[in-house]
Amino acid sequence: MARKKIALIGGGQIGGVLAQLIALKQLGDVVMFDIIEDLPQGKTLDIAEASRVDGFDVNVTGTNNYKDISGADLVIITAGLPRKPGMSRDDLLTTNAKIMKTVAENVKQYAPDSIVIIISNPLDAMVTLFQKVSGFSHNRVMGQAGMLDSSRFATFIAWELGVSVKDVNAMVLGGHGDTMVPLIRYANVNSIPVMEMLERKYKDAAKAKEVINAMVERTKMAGGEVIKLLKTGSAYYSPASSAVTMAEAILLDEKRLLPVCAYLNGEFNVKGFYVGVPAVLGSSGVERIVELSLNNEEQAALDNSVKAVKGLVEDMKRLGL
Ligand code: A3D
Repeated sequence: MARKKIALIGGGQIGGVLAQLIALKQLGDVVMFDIIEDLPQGKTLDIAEASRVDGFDVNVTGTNNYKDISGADLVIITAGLPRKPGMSRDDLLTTNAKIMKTVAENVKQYAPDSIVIIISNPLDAMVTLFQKVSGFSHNRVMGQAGMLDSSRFATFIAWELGVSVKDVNAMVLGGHGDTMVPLIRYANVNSIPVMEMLERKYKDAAKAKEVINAMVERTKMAGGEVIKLLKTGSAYYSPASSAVTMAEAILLDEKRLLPVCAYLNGEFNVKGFYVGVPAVLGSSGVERIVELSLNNEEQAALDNSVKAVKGLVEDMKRLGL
């Protein structure tokens, strides 16, 4: 079986970690594209030169020419500016939308059969724009955000309860912004509801609620917390790991049920928009959306998040994109 080809558009902080993780997992040959001369060549040379010590056989190369992504099976896009302290993801809209338009045109031309995972912010709007410009079927275009937001939520729960994060299941729905919706009611530790564990720990329902609410807030602001510490850019290890898990599910046809930014056609009462929801990922990309029952409060929070996504899509239209 021929090796898969994975194109990375953007060779910055996330792009570099993506290339290394993909090589370590030997998911396929990597071609990293960036507009900065020599940057993708330098990064990939550095990674390739670790192949002997890490023991991987895949090729990792860099380019400034879109032609080199020809025939890619999977494309992961991080091209665009990251946030700096004090910025919201939405502040990136104008600049990154222009970049995404060019990227989509080139991916359409050189990798017309690829499945595409987008990481550039503001995430939901960038996924929408890529699909519109490329004309790719909706199942082949998705965004990484829910994986990371959910992993952050699970990490905070594990720390609070003193259990292995491997046993924590927690999911965040909605747009990748301050309105995202961490689902408290469904969060569990190996089937035991997180709220029950918190109530037993604190022997006080009000205190348990206060603690979970604090974790929800920290999850929503987790991106900003990292930016404040890094000062020069945003998180890059965890977004890369999250996207590689999605890539693996697609390339290995794993049928994993993961929170991803996917196109909704009536599911969750949303029609015609990309929003974070649980979906099954396999060799055709987003193979199906998995609905779950939401109570009034959860549905209202999701509706509010969808409203924010719609606002960004409207802003793009005003920009003529
Ligand atoms: P950074 O290290 O700046 O890398 C971005 C790269 O894009 C740079 O190397 C640029 O040269 C390159 N680039 C700029 N314009 C183009 C273009 N037209 N074509 C190709 N490449 C181009 O940023 P980063 O890697 O830290 O972050 C990348 C993006 O991911 C940003 O938009 C972040 O906001 C976003 N991000 C998303 C998440 C999610 O979970 C969704 C998390 C963290 C960051």
